[in-house]
Amino acid sequence: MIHSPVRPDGLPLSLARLDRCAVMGIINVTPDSFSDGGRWLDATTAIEHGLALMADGADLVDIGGESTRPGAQRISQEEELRRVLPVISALAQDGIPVSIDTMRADVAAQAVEAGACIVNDISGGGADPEMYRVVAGLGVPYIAMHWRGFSDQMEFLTDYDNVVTDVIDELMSRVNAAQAAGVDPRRIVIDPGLGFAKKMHHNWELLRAIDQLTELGYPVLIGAARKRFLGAALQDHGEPRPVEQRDAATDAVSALSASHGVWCVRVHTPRGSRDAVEVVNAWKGGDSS
Ligand code: PMM
Repeated sequence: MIHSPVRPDGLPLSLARLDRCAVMGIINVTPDSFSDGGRWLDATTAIEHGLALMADGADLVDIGGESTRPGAQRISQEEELRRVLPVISALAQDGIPVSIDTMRADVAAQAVEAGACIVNDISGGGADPEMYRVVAGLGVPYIAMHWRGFSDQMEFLTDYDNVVTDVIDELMSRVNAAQAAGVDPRRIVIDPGLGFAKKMHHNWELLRAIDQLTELGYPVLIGAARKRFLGAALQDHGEPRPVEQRDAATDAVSALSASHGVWCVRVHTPRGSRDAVEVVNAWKGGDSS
């Protein structure tokens, strides 16, 4: 019996016909992202990295020009566009499905014009009042992440009565606002925003409650890759595991996410997560078996 994850409408064919959890490879075209900051800042290197991610098992790539690490300051819209547009155009021209990781409606619009086919908004529409209206007009799938404030504020925004019900309530009010502004509900993906305005234990509580998220009926995206809560769970001699040694833990989250019906996992090194989701699919009786 196959349990294909719920997918958003409006995906390109290669993603629409996947019967398993999709693997999204990350390209941060930034000098300061927590895990890969500075490595892909130059457009040529970022494009090569996108091709390498696809060769390494990614189904799509997510391109972001603004760091979201805790404490990060915002950059100008011009700088964000300068970083992402050439990378999007080159990869989209190669037929690679690209999502744009941005909180700005204008950047989303220009990215889609350059070839992006998904808008990934970590603010879930909270950062730019124009985002829903613009996304409605673009007609592409929209990933709405749970978010409470910009990176320089989020560590002060971690009070929850019950993190699971609060995150679900806050996400659903975003989804409702997006729909009210004309976004097609079948194109909305929800994401609990692991590591964003969350204390370490909040991330585990959300993952433990993943079925409550998938039961809402919207496709779900999980972005756990290399995040601090994984490092903390893998203490070696009292020290958190360094960022670049968190990929096996990331792949374990990918396997568990896929087995719970998550539509997409967002990761830095796709091969392990791709293998993990293929195994889950074979286990469940999908194509690979
Ligand atoms: N995390 C980061 C950036 N963008 N987008 C979504 N939808 N979900 C996430 O969890 C998410 C995101 C930060 O991680 P990075 O610096 O490793 O890209």
